[in-house]
Amino acid sequence: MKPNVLQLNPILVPAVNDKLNALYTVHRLFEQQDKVAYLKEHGGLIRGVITGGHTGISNEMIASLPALQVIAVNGVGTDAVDLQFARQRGIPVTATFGALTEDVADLAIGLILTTCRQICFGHGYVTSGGWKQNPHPGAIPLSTRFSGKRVGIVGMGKVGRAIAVRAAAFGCPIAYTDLRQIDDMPHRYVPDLLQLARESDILVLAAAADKAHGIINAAVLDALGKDGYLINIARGKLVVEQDLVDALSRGAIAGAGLDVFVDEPNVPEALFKMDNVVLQAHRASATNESRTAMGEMVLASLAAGLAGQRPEGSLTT
Ligand code: 8YV
Repeated sequence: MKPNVLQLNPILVPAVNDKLNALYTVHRLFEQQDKVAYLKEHGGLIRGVITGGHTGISNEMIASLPALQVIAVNGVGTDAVDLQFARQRGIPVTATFGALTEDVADLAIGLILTTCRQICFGHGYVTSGGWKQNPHPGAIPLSTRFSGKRVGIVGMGKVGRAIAVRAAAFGCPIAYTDLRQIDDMPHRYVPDLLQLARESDILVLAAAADKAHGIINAAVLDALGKDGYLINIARGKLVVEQDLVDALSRGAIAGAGLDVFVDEPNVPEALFKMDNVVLQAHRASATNESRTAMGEMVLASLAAGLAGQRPEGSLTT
C-alpha cells in the first residue's frame, strides 16, 4: 500500500504531481469542500504533509494527524509552522532553501524597476489610450533612476545576498541589517533598522518573519523618507500595513513594490489607486524553474521522512 500524504496547496508542475501520484496516495485537501470532515475521515492515515510557506500548518492539524512523520514546506518561509511544537513531537520539518533564491531576487529587482520607473503606469497610459489623447511628452511626469541608488536590505540570507549581487550590478551602494553582522559580507552592516532606512533610497525586505512582525512601521517609513521606496518580497507581516498605506497617502515615501501582504489574498484597496505602487499576487517563486526545484526537494524530504530517516536540512530533528 502506498503511504498517504496530505497536500495543502496545489503544485503546478505536472512532473512533480506525476511523481507524487506514483509514490503516494495524495489527499489534496484544497480540493475538498468540507475539509474538517475530510480530515476526520482520513487524518489517521496521513504520514506526510506538503504545505506552502505562507500556508504552513496549524498545531491543531498536526495534532489531528497521529501517524505524521514529516512536514515538507514547499517554500522557504517557516513562519506558519510552529517549529517548537513539531520538534517536541519529533516530526521533521523541511523547507526548500536555495531552490527559489534567484527568482525571488529577480522579482525584487523587477519591483524596484517597475516602481521607480513607473513601468505599470506607463503601460496603462498606452493601453488606456492616454498617450494617443495626449501625445505631448510632458503629459507624463518624470520617473526615478534605479542605477546607483542606495539600497538597504533587511535580512541578508540567501535571498538578500542574491538581491545584493543584482543591485551591485546596477552600481548601487548596499547596506544591510540582520540579527548580527555577517563575516564574509562585503556590504556595510547597519544594526539599527531606523538608521538603515534613513540611509537608503530603496529599502528591500528579505527577512524571515518567524519573529519580526511589524518591524516596518510609521517611524521606519518616515526615516526612509519622501524620496524612498519600499520593496517587499518576504512576508506581509513584516510591515504594519496601515502605516504603509498612510505613509503612501501622505507622501511620506515615494512608492512601494509589494509581492506579499498581511492577509493574502486581501490587499488594502487604498493601494489599488496609487500610481506609485506596484502589486503582485505573491509570485516571487512562481516560475517553472523554482517550482520544479522546490518540488524535487519536497519529494526528497517525503522519501526520507517516510523511510524513517532524517530528511536533509530538517529544521526540527
Ligand atoms: C511560495 C513562499 O509562494 O517560500 C516561501 O515561503 O512564501 C513562496 O515562495 C509558497 O511557499 C508556495 O508554496
